[in-house]
Amino acid sequence: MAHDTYVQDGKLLYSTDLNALNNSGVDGRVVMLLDQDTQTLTVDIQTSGLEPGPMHIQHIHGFADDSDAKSPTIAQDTDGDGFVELAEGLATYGPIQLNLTLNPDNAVHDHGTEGHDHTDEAVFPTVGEDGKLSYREVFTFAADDPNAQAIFDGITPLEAKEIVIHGMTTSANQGVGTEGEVDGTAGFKLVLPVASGELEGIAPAADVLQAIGDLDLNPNEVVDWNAIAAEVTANFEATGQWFI
Ligand SMILES: [Cu+2]
Repeated sequence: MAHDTYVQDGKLLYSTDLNALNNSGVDGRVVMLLDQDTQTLTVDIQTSGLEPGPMHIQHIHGFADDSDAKSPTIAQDTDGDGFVELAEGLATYGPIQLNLTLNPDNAVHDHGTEGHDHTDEAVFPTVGEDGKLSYREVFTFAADDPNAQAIFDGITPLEAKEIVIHGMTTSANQGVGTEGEVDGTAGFKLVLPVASGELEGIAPAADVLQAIGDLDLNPNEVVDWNAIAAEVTANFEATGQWFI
């Protein structure tokens, strides 16, 4: 795959721009570094527009058969209440595969094998009055832990997966008489999707360097400089200009 060209052996970079769901106004970007050798996933999420106060559940969603997870559209609003609720979105983004929590050592065991679920112990982030989330965690999936290994196998390849962030207040006028979390009761709906994005592998050298910067990593430890130099040379030969 093209996206492993500029990052050293076994390391892959992914990103996605988050799109608002359900008119949440949430915006943001997710960058990930996957180290296949150590089975370590570094996750960086920067968002704005989240509702202050209650926690925002966030996940990697996807399908067990690695078919491509997609962001839902209003076409998934099967109960016609104007909202794509958690269960409605499952049709396009698939089930939860990893809880993106503040306690990753716990999350790497979660949803790993049948009947094994630590959801009650998951700690998800909250945001202050500015509505901004700056999230950075590292998940290590130990190969000798069957649950962790099952989750790692589930979330890879990441380009088939989706990031989904949840949590927004709806009013008593919304979803009256319909199923799902938007059902005419006023209050914060913990599982209502507010943003999603489809992960994509990063290939162009400039985008690789940008992502490394977003992750605050030392490029000398991650980047394949020879491959980047080759791209710069190819750019020059194609255009007469030196650029990354
Ligand atoms: Cu989710």
